[in-house]
This record gives sequence, structure tokens and C-alpha cells, in this order.
Amino acid sequence: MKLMSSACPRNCYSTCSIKVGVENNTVKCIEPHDKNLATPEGPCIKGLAYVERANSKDRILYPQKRVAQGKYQRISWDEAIDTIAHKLSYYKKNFGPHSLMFFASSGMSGLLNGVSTNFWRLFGGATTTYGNLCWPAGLEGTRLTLGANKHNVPWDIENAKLIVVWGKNPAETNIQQMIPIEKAQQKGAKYIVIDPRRTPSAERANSLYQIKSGTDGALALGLAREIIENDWIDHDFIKKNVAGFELFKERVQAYTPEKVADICRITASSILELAKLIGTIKPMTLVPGYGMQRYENGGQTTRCLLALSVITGNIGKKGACWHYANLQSYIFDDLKEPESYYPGSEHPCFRRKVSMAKLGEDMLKMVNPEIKMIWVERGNPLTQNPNTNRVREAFRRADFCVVVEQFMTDTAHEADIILPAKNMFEQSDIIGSYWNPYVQLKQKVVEPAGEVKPETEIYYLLAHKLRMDKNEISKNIPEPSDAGIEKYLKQFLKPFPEITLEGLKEGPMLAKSFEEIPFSDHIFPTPSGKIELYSEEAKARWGADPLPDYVPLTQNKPFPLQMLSPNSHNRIHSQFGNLKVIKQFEPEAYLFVHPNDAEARGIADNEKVELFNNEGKACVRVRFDLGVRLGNVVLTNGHWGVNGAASNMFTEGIETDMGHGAAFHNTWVDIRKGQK
Ligand SMILES: Nc1nc2c(c(=O)[nH]1)N[C@H]1C(S)=C(S)[C@@H](COP(=O)(O)OP(=O)(O)OC[C@H]3O[C@@H](n4cnc5c(=O)[nH]c(N)nc54)[C@H](O)[C@@H]3O)O[C@H]1N2
Ligand SMILES: Nc1nc2c(c(=O)[nH]1)N[C@H]1C(S)=C(S)[C@@H](COP(=O)(O)OP(=O)(O)OC[C@H]3O[C@@H](n4cnc5c(=O)[nH]c(N)nc54)[C@H](O)[C@@H]3O)O[C@H]1N2
Ligand SMILES: [Mo]
Repeated sequence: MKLMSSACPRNCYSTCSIKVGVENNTVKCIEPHDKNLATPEGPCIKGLAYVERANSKDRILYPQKRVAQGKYQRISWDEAIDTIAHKLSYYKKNFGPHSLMFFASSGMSGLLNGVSTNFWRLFGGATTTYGNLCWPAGLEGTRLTLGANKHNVPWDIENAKLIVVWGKNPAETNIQQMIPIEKAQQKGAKYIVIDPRRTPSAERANSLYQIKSGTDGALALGLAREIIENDWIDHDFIKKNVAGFELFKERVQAYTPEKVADICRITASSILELAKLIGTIKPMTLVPGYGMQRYENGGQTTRCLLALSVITGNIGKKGACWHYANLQSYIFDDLKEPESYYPGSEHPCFRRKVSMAKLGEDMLKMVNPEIKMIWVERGNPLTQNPNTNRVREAFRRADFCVVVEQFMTDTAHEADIILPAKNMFEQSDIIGSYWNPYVQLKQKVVEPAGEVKPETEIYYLLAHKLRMDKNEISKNIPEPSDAGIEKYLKQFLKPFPEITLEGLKEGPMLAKSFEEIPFSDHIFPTPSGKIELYSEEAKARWGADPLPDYVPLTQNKPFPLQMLSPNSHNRIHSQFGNLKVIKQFEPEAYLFVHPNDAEARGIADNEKVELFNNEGKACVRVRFDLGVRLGNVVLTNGHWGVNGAASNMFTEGIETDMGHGAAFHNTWVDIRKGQK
């Protein structure tokens, strides 16, 4: 058996380096890779499940066309390409290129994803999307304040004396982060978690502050008030590096411990206790997650939290940082964030865009031309984008839909033609990470199974079928051979002589620009060149208050339970849940409910109930969970609707205040007895 270096290309903090054991063109095992200092102990259970996933008999291996609702029949690639090329020409000629919708999401990362955009540009454009389901409110809140999204290397957490994990659940979503957290604890550090749920990450913490969901901004401002009041601030750091401190100081005056206690539903004394920890223990690493920014106030909430790191001077030092997103490995223009999320920032042929958060609603609103044909790759919008029923309605209103997929997902079930998608072992590509600092190669280790073709090859065939300009094709779409792909990837590496394809084949590499402790030079690329607690740009771009503030959520729905739909331990969103090895842990979707909320409705543990609101209803099994706050229910996202309940059946589709993210947790539901 041969062991080959590779990396996991899922949309996940960890982005583990791995070694793949291969024999007879088959993936046999996944092993740890010791060259990645952030992920030395090897991947999670999902990483290990790749062996089943790569060899699964449920994989889609051939092009298929729909012959009746829910029924598909194998067709040849010739027929698939002919049919699709014909449809593309027809809609473009009769309704213009914007009658085509190109939808891609985060199912597979890599530089080659840019080839898809190249194709649609050569086609003359298409309707695309703006915004992002994941993290943009927090990215933007951070960018406005610090000027860039980068943080200390993951292993630096070991040097912290106080670690505050706020709206993140690393024990499930970034398991390797628990390694330096534990090391720091062994050296005497205190570890605090702030989350409406008692998560597995909270099990090892010194304390959990279980606040009311969506109120973090108020807590942060209340803490800042106490820290300023007690003079625990870093005067020197503020004087040299911070713009707007005096105004911020005025702003927090209103957030007395009593007021904050009332908003966040934790005691005033615990607010004082937490303020003292944050104010007096140095260095502090604050680890905000993406959970607390999935609200309509997510951008402002992020700015409130970040202010705590700023006024205590916990930026740009060993053991001290704001650990939100580390985009240091995103060195290639194609991967630059977050500018690419803004509408109008791309080629004019992509000027027509719909919001990721409001996908269904926006698609249905499109006129002149209406959306006639949809192309989906690397995404599962029927489960992952908000408001499944609206998304389904929009998909069904279009005439024709192509889905490139590995498995029969909810979205694949909407396709007229399904094309078999590659997996991570079947094509080499360069990937970055938003947590560890490495540039990595996800390496081709086997030939594609069945008749699978990577997207790059599908586009190559389509481009020729559509008789696009040969010169343009050769500039924009790699030849479908291993050598063609390598040649294409090498072009990207040219400006970075320190990173070579040969080196990447052995393991992760660092760009020359890599900084172990960013911002230690106190250079902040904001308009004022300082950390901006006061940001004119926040107002100009997003209509937000230039100062961080707590903005209460609008709850105008007649449903009493606020539903959180965080990520789950054993899946990456809608991936992996279909595998046997994963099903043994999560055979079906569970709704986690506080026993008192269930009892009040006469509902027993393990009972199947109806979950409903204005957006949808579904039957789901209740699990009592004393770790859930009274008034919250939890349904992790990524379950497939075809199996019963999926969280986005209930989300409305609301954008965050900044960055065009999705306010998934702005969702209220109710449950009642009886299976419908
Ligand atoms: N309610 C709720 N919804 C959420 C969230 C939440 O917190 N709550 N979180 C959101 C977040 S953070 C994210 S990042 C999104 C993720 O949303 P998506 O990116 O849509 O989700 P995934 O399930 O990771 O991947 C989508 C599909 O890509 C396919 N795929 C994998 N590799 C390839 C490939 O090489 N080619 C092609 N064509 N397909 C491939 C997989 O089989 C999978 O079906 O979900 C969001 N949805
Ligand atoms: N196993 C696994 N790992 C993953 C993923 C996965 O699907 N599965 N997805 C990857 C991706 S794309 C992403 S975006 C990341 C996300 O990973 P995380 O940053 O951990 O984000 P979430 O899981 O969405 O939510 C984290 C926590 O926020 C809490 N939360 C919800 N509302 C609030 C609130 O109002 N205040 C506070 N303080 N906390 C709140 C939730 O209860 C949850 O415990 O994980 C990545 N890693
Ligand atoms: Mo995400």
C-alpha cells in the first residue's frame, strides 16, 4: 500500500493534512500527517469515514436523466453534454444569458473552482449569487475594526492564560483546537465558554455562561463597561493603536450590570465575575465562533465582542488574539475574502445576483429574464440555504436543472440531469484554510470511479460543444489530463517561488507572507490606520451605527421557541450523514428540547412530534436535553429533508446586518404532540 500526502478540502476550520493509503486504485485508509502543526493527531471521524465515502455503492457514478418524478435513468456523457449544450444555447438565444443561474457553494474547496466562473464568463454571463451562508457578518465586523482577518497560529493558544470561547463549539467543529486549549489548561490557564447550549466544548471549561441567544452584543458592552470602570484597560495600547475609544466609553455607559443581566438572562454578579477575568488575566485569546454571528445583528455583535480584545490590549501578542478567521493561506486572488462577496465586485457579466440568504425568494422575483435553467455544483441549497420551501418553489419554476453531485441529495432530486461529481481523491487541487496557516495540496490518489468527470472536464467538453473560442478555452479551462491540471495550478504558484507543486505533494507549506503573530507590528489596514472602534465605513457601507452596539432581534412571529441550528459533530453540513459509519451515531434528526418546554406541551422524551412555523412543518423525534436553555430548541443543520426534518424548512431567509450572511438563528418555531 502506498501512503500519499493530501488534505481535507471540506469547508471546516481544521483543514487537516492527511496521508491516504491507496492500493489497487482504491482508498484504503486515512492516516495523520505530522507536518501540519495544527492537525498533528489526524482527522476526525468524518475524515476516517472517507474510506466508506469514496467506495460507497450509493455514489453517483454515471450521468442520469429524470424519467419521472424521483426516477432517474443512466445516460451516456454524449447525451448529457448534447442535451445540456442545447438547453444552454436555447435559453441564451431566447432569453439572454441571465436566464441561466449558476449556483455553487462550499462543498469542495480549491483553486480549480475558478474554472467554473471562467466558463460562465465565456458563456456570456449568468445569474449568480452574492453573500455567503457561513461567516461574512463576523468577517466584516472584524475587517472594519482590525482591517484584516488574520490571527495567531492555532498552536499559540497554548500560551494564553485566559481562553474565552464565545459562540463556538470547537470540541465538535474544530476538534484540533482542543489540543492547545488543553495544553494551556495544563499550564494553569482558565477556559471560559459563552453559549446558550451546554456543548461538549463546555464540558472541560472552568465556567459556562449560558446566555439568551442573540444577546451577546449586550453582554460584551456590559463587560467593557466594567473593565473601563475598574481601569483594567491597556492605556498605552489604546493610545497608540485605537480610534474611537472615548466615544466607545460613552456608548457602554448605558450597559449597566443590571440592564445586561436582564437582557442576557444571567446574573449581574456573574457579569462582574467575567469582567474581572477578562480585565485582569493576560494574555487572553478570545475565540469567537460563527454561531453568534448567524443573527440579523451578527456584524454589530462581532464588533462588540472584538472591542473586549482591543481595550484590554490583547491583540498582536503571544497568547493574545482575536481568533475569528485566519486568511493568511488565501494568497491567491481567486480566494481573496471578503471583497468577492460584495455585489458588483466581479466581471460585469455577473452583475445579476441573488442573495444566498434569500435564494428562493430572490430567484422567484427575477424577471426579464426569469430564471429558466439552473446549474448547481458543490452545493446543496435544498437543505443548506434558508427557507427550503421557497428554494424548492424557485427550482420547480425553472424549466431545466443540472446538478453535479456525488450522492442523491435533496438538491439532486430536483435535477433534470445529474452529473456525477468527483471526490477529493480524484483530482489534485490547491486549497487554503481559514484557521491553520498552510497552503496545501489535496492530491489526486486514484483515477475517478465509474464515469465520473471533474467539473473542469465537464466545462471543457461543454465549451467545445458550444464552439467557444478555442484560444479563450485554452486560456481559461485546463486540458482534462493530470498534466493539464498541474500546468494550470503552476500558473497560480508563479508569484510564490517559496511554494512549489513538488513541495506540496509532500505536505503543507507556508507562504513567505505568513506571520505567526499577526498585528504584532501594530499595522492595521483600516482607513485611519488604527483599530477602529468607531468606523465610518460601518455606517457608509452597511448603514450601521459607527460604534459597536447591541441591536435586539426582531421577534415578530407568534412562535415561542427560538430554534438554533448549529453544526454537528459527525457531519459537515449535509455531507457524511448518509454513511453507515455516521448513521450509527445519528440514525435520524433529533430535536433537542429542554424537558420543561416539552412537559409543558405534554411531550415525552423520544416522542415524535410536529415541529412547525409559518415556513414549514415536519415530524421529528424529541430528545430531552437539560443543556439547552429553556425557550431554545436545537436541530443541527445538514439533515436531508428526504429523511424527515431539516433545519432550513423553518428558517425564513434573513440577511445579517453586514456581509450579506444568513441569520439562520433568527427563527422561532413551536412543537405539538401528534405525528402528521
Ligand atoms: N440552518 C442552518 N443552515 C446552515 C447553517 C447553519 O448554521 N444553520 N450553516 C451554513 C454554513 S456555515 C455553511 S458553510 C453552509 C454549507 O452549505 P453547502 O456548501 O451547500 O453544504 P455541504 O453539505 O457542505 O456541501 C454541498 C454538497 O457539495 C457536494 N460536493 C462535495 N464535493 C463536491 C465536488 O467536488 N463537486 C460537486 N459538484 N459537489 C461536491 C456534497 O456532496 C454536498 O452535497 O450551510 C449553511 N447552512
Ligand atoms: N463537525 C463539523 N465541523 C465543522 C462543520 C460541520 O458541519 N461539522 N462546519 C464547518 C463550518 S463551514 C463552519 S462555519 C464551522 C462553524 O463552527 P462554529 O463556529 O462552532 O459554529 P456553529 O456550530 O454554527 O455554532 C457554534 C456555537 O454557537 C452557539 N450559538 C448559537 N447562538 C448563539 C448565541 O446567540 N450566542 C452564543 N454565544 N452562542 C450561540 C451554538 O449553540 C453553537 O454551540 O464549523 C466547521 N467545522
Ligand atoms: Mo460554514
